Amino acid sequence: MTVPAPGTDATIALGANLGDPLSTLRGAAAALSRLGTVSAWSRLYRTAPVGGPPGQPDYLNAAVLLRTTLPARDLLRGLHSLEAQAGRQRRERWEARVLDLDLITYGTLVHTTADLTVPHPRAWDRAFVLAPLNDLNPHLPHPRTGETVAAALARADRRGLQVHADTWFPAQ
Ligand code: A4P
Ligand code: MG
Repeated sequence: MTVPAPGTDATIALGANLGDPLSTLRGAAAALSRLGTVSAWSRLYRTAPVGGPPGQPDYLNAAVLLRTTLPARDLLRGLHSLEAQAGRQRRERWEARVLDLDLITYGTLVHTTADLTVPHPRAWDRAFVLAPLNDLNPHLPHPRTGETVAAALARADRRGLQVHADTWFPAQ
């Protein structure tokens, strides 16, 4: 019998479209082990930018499953410090960025305040989040609505989304 590690399963979405996105995402995936135990990695996707200023480069997007003993608020703070270490600067919403780390789900927690909203409010509408999540667990239900990731992905607009690499972490 295997005893599950203590803590909560969180899903983290990774995105980057400035600098060297692949090496930034690899560095972030390695650094996430400071915040818990990463147990699964999605495939890597190349995606057309959704929203934001025109003329942005395509994104690389992925997701990981993280088992953590950190409370959700501390986990998000940890994600923000990894973004800052990667050189992220915040000026404009949905602008191009060297690294975006979003907390998509934290167990079955439903929490809505300005500084922390889980599940991430737009996750179940966006193919660039849902396709990587679907690699991790297609049966994962939205903690409030119960809609699975697979069902949400089936109704999402998947134009501009393609698999860029089946494996990307750890670096070869
Ligand atoms: N915040 C609250 N809850 C959360 C949470 N669960 N995860 C707060 C992450 N952040 C959370 O985030 C804005 C504020 O949300 C922060 O103060 C944080 O404390 P941000 O990362 O500074 O800004 P953002 O990422 O520009 O905003 P937002 O609203 O998170 O944007 P989205 O919805 O994540 O969209 N197109 C493609 N193809 N691929 C992408 O990855 N990403 C975005 C960003 C837009 N278009 C994209 C992509
Ligand atoms: Mg974000």
